Amino acid sequence: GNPTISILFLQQGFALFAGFRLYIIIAVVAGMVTGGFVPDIAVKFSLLGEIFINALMMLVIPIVILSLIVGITNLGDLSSLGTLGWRTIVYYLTTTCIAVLIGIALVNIIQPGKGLSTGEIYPDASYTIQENNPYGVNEDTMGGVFRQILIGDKESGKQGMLPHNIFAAMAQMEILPLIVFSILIGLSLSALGPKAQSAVNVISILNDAVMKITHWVLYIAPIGIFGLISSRVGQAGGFSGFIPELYLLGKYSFTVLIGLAIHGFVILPLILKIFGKRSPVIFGKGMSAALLNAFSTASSSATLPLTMQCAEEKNKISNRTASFVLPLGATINMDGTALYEAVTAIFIAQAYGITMTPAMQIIIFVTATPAAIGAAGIPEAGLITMVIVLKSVGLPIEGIGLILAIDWILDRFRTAVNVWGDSVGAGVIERYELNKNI
Ligand code: DAS
Repeated sequence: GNPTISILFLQQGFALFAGFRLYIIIAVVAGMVTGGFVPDIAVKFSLLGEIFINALMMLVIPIVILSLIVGITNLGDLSSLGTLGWRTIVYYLTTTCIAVLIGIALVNIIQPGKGLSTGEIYPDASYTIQENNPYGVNEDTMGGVFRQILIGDKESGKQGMLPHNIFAAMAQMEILPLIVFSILIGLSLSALGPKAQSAVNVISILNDAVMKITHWVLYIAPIGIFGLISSRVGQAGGFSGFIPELYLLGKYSFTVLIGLAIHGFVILPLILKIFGKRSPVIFGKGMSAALLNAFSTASSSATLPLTMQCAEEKNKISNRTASFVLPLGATINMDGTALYEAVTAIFIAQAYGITMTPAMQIIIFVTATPAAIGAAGIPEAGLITMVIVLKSVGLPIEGIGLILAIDWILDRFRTAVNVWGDSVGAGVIERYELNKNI
């Protein structure tokens, strides 16, 4: 009613949000400083980080299911879902391919692996990541990856897009099968018509409730993020523990980071501006809490609740676009990971003194995308799917040992680019959803 009061409210809302961003930035910096200088103390803060990660993770499954059902029931008919679907896939594939091309171009220009003696960087380059990987190493070929994505893997119990056990999919945080299942529920509720209205209402209210919890979790984000960063940097032995490694692999890290920067600061903003008709700066600010969280958690999946919230509440993306584009993106659209896969494979070839023919480079271009699609939205998943790319051109798998020590740092940057790619996708697709005739 009273305009002065509403303006006051608005201002307070802005102050609170600017405050969040500021607190999260402070938390990231404070975490680095603490972990860097007093690693022994910093590792003790890991509980704070784990509490925060769990708070986010517990929301992922309910958010994906509830918001997708709400989004689909608002969507109406099957044909508009089809349009939304193919637009999303076209956007995802195009941007991922651009990212891979940037990576391949840079690694050929900079040649970070040239003249490196592998023994010198990593005397006992042993490939140990397998034991740490809860998802199991996928040493399969490309065909195997698609098969896995489609129907899962009986042996490991991993569920595919068409799961044979929906609860197993939930328990293992497999988002893709849940997306398919929720779309079907949404469509069937729509098909049932007025009879289903009360169920739709309940689901919509539950969805609002989960969004409310996400908002509450945001309040502990600065503390959680401080815990995550400080304990991880501390675990690496502080600055003196990992800076020498980073220095040895400086040219390689530089290649990955410069590629991510070109994609994140030039390509994606241009796409958002041209196709989404939105200001990248304003949009980026709106997404900043999610992007910082991606950097801090190194997980697109754990960030999903915040990505959804920033997109819907700050950037005013409709629920139907956000609920479809973002969970799918968190699972399959990983621009940063794809770029990194290409750079790393060619870097390994250079370090081992293997000449890459144009044909091999093309195979890398083709396999980096499924390797990124196949990577789960969890920390260092891209390192695991590296195996697919290396195997496709017969490069030594042990090469992964070269980058093992610093991957956790690069992972954070590529995860932020992954989430940024999904968010820009939501911005672009939203415009086409709003203007049906373009
Ligand atoms: N960290 C992963 C993510 O969540 C992917 C990767 O390891 O590249 O996006």
